[in-house]
Amino acid sequence: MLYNAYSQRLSGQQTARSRKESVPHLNVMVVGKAGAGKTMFVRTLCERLKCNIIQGTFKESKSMALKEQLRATEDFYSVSMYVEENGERISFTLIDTPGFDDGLAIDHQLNFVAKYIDYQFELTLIEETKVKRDTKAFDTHIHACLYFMDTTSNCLSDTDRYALRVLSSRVNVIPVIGKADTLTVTQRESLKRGFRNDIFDALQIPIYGYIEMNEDDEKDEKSSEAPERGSFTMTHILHMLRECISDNDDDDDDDDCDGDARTMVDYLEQMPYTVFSYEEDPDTGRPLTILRDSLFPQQQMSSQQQQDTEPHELTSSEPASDTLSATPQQPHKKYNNKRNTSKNMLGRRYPWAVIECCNPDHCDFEKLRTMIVTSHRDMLRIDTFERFYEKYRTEQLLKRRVNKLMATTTKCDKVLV
Ligand SMILES: Nc1nc2c(ncn2[C@@H]2O[C@H](COP(=O)(O)OP(=O)(O)O)[C@@H](O)[C@H]2O)c(=O)[nH]1
Ligand SMILES: [Mg+2]
Repeated sequence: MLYNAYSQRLSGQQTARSRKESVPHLNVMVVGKAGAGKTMFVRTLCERLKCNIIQGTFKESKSMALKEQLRATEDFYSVSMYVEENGERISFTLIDTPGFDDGLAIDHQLNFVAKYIDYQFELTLIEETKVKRDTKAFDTHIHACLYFMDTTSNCLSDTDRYALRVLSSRVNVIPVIGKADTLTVTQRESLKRGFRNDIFDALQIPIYGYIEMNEDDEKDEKSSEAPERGSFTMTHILHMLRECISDNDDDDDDDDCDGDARTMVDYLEQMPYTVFSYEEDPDTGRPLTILRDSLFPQQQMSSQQQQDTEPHELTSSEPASDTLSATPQQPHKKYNNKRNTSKNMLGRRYPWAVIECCNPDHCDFEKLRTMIVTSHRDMLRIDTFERFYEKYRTEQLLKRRVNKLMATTTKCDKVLV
């Protein structure tokens, strides 16, 4: 139940029993320009997670969403599943959105995304104001928005500037560079540097991890240190976080705060994340079969993340809305049995090399997955509730009060006339 889960976490009263029983919900949306690789990312992430999916919990809001031939996404759709990671279960939902087209008014396209996000807050607000709340209500807030950047130039495009501003006022935005296989190492570094500069320094867009600096801090920072990765603001934020970690080194009570600061440093050092998706078999549309044995010897040495993902089917049976209230079951035996024998991996084959989606030497896909599903999960959820939902709630309640006042005034005026 949404309110209990948050109030217990926030008030620190979570009991061993409630911790065991409540399955956290994590809802992540992908947004960005058409053709940036969003839908293939959703498919790749689902493939990567499938060995951890609890049997019978995989659901799609649109049938065959992941299996149909890849084409431009026209409507929002979601895929949901219960996933077990490090012995913990979460209800994980991914929402894919139509990409922005240059020809169409960005306002109009963004409006749909913004409305979708706001509607999830509205559901909570309605529930909160009921005399008798639904004990089974679950958390549908969008906890993170993976924003696929336009990589056609080294700085933010006008569309990305505008979209990032609109989105970061209502959701935790995490920038991503898709199709990273098409970029050289130097190009990736240069894009990362350019985006960081624009987001943190030039435009000061409050994406996830941004902390507003006051003018004095800014002056101190600019005079004292050479910028790390090209951004003064980011250098300053990293500096503050690291100071906070070293200040707390001797203090056991601050372990939680320390952990959060460390995870935030890891995130900022990586952001924007570079990812690429698996290559589809042109005949089946399934991931291309790439056997680990087929890698070049030096690549076999560097392959760190063993994939237990021999292509098998993700099956859905019921509508997505049922997923979130379904009782988690035991992990699928089929997946467990295959774990040690399969040698397949998700990747792309080029004449000169095979690249692996989950190899941290090749891109940041695994870092991004771990970040969302494990290390930043709770921070993203709490932040969404404390910051974005509270903001929405305050604005809506004020708006309603003003409307009520205006209605009363009009009524009084009529009586007096
Ligand atoms: N080289 C490469 N091509 C990709 C990648 N991801 C997607 N594509 C291709 O880019 C095109 C658009 O991909 P899609 O996922 O539909 O983009 P979306 O519009 O952002 O959802 C398709 O032809 C994909 O096959 C990737 O990681 N690398
Ligand atoms: Mg798409």
